[in-house]
Amino acid sequence: MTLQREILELKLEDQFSALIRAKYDKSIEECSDGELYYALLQLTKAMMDATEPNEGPKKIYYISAEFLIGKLLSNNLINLGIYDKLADIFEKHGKSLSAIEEYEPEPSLGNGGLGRLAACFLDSIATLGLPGDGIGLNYHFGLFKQVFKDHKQCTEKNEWIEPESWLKKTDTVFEIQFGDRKVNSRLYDLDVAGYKSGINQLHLFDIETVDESIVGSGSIDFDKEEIEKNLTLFLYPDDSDEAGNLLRIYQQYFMVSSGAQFILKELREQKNDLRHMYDHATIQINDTHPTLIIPELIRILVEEKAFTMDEAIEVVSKTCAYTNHTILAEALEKWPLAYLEKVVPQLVPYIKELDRRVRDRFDDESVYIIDKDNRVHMAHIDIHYGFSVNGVAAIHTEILKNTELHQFYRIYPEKFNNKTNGITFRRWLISCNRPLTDLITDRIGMGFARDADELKKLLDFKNDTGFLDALDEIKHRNKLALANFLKEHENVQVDPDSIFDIQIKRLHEYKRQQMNALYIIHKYLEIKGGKKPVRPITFIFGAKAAPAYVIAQDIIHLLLCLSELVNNDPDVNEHMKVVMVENYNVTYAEKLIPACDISEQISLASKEASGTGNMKFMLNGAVTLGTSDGANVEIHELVGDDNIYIFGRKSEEVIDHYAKGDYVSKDFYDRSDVIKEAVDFIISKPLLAIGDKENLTRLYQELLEKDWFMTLLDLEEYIKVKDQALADYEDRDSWKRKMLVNIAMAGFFSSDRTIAEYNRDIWKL
Ligand code: 26Q
Repeated sequence: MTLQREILELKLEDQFSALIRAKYDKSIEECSDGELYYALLQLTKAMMDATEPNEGPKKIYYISAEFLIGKLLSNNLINLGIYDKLADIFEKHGKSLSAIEEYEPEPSLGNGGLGRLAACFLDSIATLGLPGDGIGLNYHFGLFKQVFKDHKQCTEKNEWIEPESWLKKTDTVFEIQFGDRKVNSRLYDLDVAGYKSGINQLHLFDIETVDESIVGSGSIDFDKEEIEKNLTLFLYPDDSDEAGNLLRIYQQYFMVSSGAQFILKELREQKNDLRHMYDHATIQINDTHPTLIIPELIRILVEEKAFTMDEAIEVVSKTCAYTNHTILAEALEKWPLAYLEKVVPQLVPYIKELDRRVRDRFDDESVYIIDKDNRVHMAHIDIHYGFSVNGVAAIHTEILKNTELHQFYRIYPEKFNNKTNGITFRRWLISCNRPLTDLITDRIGMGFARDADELKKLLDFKNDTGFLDALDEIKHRNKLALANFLKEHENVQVDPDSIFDIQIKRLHEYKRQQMNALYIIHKYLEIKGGKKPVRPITFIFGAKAAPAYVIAQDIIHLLLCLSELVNNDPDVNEHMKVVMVENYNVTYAEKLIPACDISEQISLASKEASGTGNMKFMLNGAVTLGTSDGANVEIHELVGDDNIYIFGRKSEEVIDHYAKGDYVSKDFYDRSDVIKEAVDFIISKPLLAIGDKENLTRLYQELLEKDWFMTLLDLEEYIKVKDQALADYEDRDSWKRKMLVNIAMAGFFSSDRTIAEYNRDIWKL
């Protein structure tokens, strides 16, 4: 240790010791891990408070219904550059920093990819030293907590906010108007530390009259009409009835009106001319949930700042940019005009005016904002009245341009651009996989933490058996750690020498967890028939399903029943195990991803906009088994045919099937014994003995009669290619090289690269 480092460490140690002396009147040794966590929280917040903010003439506001930020302690310490020092200090005193980290509750402010992307972006914006804040809502229970009972998903409220937390209550309060009802919105801030860089903010708004007590313990039921009390309780409240839909609109307007007032306030405080707002601010609209910020800003400029309608529309259109994250029709928001009239009547004349102007310019009804059924197409507002439209992976943007949004692309070709997603390596390598980070740092230094392309230097070690063995040894260590964790938390014993095959993502039919389940059935039947795999396989799933999404619940039920059947069958359980982890979240992902051998990315081609889990797995040395969809296509281009397993029909063919309506799943079932056997097993005696007939039969019929996401179309090839991957794993040297190439080529997927592109092409900060 250098003298300088010793002095630094002493100072930090003294500082921390003084803090806990004052807080608890104890020494480090005497404190519990929980006490040490709250002391670290206080120290870290103070340090961030003292760190310089990122500033500049123009700022990006990233507005999003979700920010899936995960636990913050470890990342903040890494970004402040004191993680290692603190870990050493705690070790000296017989404590473990990673045990202390366990005390932090995970914020429940997001659901899936779009929310996690927003969190990675905040990290990269701050790291690149760009002025840029997030704007969202402070959901008290956020997304539900998932528990399994009788092989089914149950939902409970997820209480994550503690009296001492990262949230900082501010004095900023805005009035929000719902027709003639007025409520107050209070701002809470969270510091976002860049990696060895300045600080930005995540601004979370909360209704002042929120009342957690309207939700019973262990439930997620509440009165949907008590807006004053419920508005910021849940993310994506059940929208299967009108009250649920109205609540979503209340939430959206509350978020955008708070955001708009906040942005205008900052612009005025900096004495910027609102007529040139776009020189000082870009608002990036994360999917359509925050779209109402466009009419809201126009309304405020016209009604309160004496803009003409023309002026307001021009200024706002030059300020707002839209990111599309999905091409699934059912996820594109269309609100009945009557709902908007009920919740935000003051916006309706503006929305009608925006629509009128579109109708003046174009004959094509498909680009109107208000359709013939009086539904307001949110994405259409964004595209007409924003200056940029981007997709999130190359293939996704091409599909938007050529198919989904083609009529808009013809009008505004200059607005369309691609920004392939990325992930922050600070969380998804440095924080979650210390052993791998240490190995990489040992060989190529720490430069990759800021310049991810430096990972390519690892290619020099492609024939270095010492390095390859070390890589493999780390994977094994991570698998052992996960096995221990699963034993403790899921009460299942898995073999760390087995192949870990992992599919973790929201549950959705297009992501095709059901196809993976059919493979598992196929393998189970093979083993029952005497065909044993060379090495045991551990199939791991993690997924939450929207409570009202019936088939998704059925798929979870099937997975849980399979897990019960397989893990308890003595003929089989030495050769395979099936684990569905409970309440999959960011913290769980951080344990699963470093331990993965095969990364399942098997969506129906054309349906997964990008995926970001695929990138996290690659960075941690897993090999992708996937379709030519989303960012898998770019992973394939980077690593080459030898380092990925690609299967399935291509997007053109799939889109063509939809256009012609000529896919008939029953034909595939009838033509293949393998498919028939696997599908029939869903309603076989052994499964019905464990599961619920109604759920299993519904899923079976769905696959035979509809199969909207074409599971059976790709099943045979999936089985073949997956078997090939499992066989190739036995050529250990060649597999280690695949791991290495995946890690080395992952640099492209750093969100620093993505954000640099957003800034270069859209924000121009
Ligand atoms: C829409 C209408 C009504 C109610 C809810 C919604 C809704 C809610 C959440 C629609 C979409 C979402 C979330 C979408 C999402 O997470 N998309 C993912 O975004 C990632 C980041 O770009 C991509 O990598 C994934 O491919 C995409 O699925």
